[in-house]
Amino acid sequence: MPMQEPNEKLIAKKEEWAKAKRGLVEDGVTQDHRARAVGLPPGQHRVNNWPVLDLGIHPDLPLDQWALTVSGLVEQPITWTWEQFLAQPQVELVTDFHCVTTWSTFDNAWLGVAFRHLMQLVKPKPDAQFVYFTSYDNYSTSLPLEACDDDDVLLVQRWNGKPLPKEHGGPVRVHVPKRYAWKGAKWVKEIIFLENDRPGYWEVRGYSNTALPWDEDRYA
Ligand SMILES: Nc1nc2c(c(=O)[nH]1)N[C@H]1C(S)=C(S)[C@@H](COP(=O)(O)O)O[C@H]1N2
Ligand SMILES: [Mo]
Repeated sequence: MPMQEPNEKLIAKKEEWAKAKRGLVEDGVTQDHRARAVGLPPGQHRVNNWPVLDLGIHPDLPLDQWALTVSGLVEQPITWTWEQFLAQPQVELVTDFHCVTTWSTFDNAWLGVAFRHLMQLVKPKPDAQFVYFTSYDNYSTSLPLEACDDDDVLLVQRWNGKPLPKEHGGPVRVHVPKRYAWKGAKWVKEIIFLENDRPGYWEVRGYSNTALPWDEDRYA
């Protein structure tokens, strides 16, 4: 019988996956962090382009006029100018992006400010249970605070090494990898911590409020 050779290629691949799933590395930069299953959630198909989906308004936001306000049930409300936003620690993350209309894009490399960093600064009060996002195109969406209080939730400003394109929500959008993409506000303008849920644009138009791709939880 021939000697069995270890499958070096497979082992290397598995090591790579294990490393990818480890998440936080020493210097605090998140690399390819995946807290949930990798692959295609039920009912999704993979696309290689990145479709644009929104209300049809792409607001013009010169960087010197852009601002992000964080308010509501927090100890320290803040408003960031573009310079102040860039002065925050910028975290790298590679995740998939699942749209409720069934397309997914894989391995997007994001750069932005971690939601948890924001939480450390503003200090949500104990009765804050929900987060409501508004956008410069008048879109809105909401999430339970516990869905935002996760190490893969980012305020994204760069995608695959370039500034986040305007049609995808630049200068800054929210990305919540464990939810369908409509929970991530493009052109984010305000983040408001609330005691009670305040349904946003699609939440009042029949989309599932929980929006969990792995549960195929699309419509309410
Ligand atoms: N401000 C804003 N954010 C938004 C939307 C929108 O219309 N306006 N659409 C949502 C929906 S329904 C989806 S599927 C994703 C699409 O993001 P993309 O256009 O970058 O693919 O953005 C979400 N965030
Ligand atoms: Mo969507």
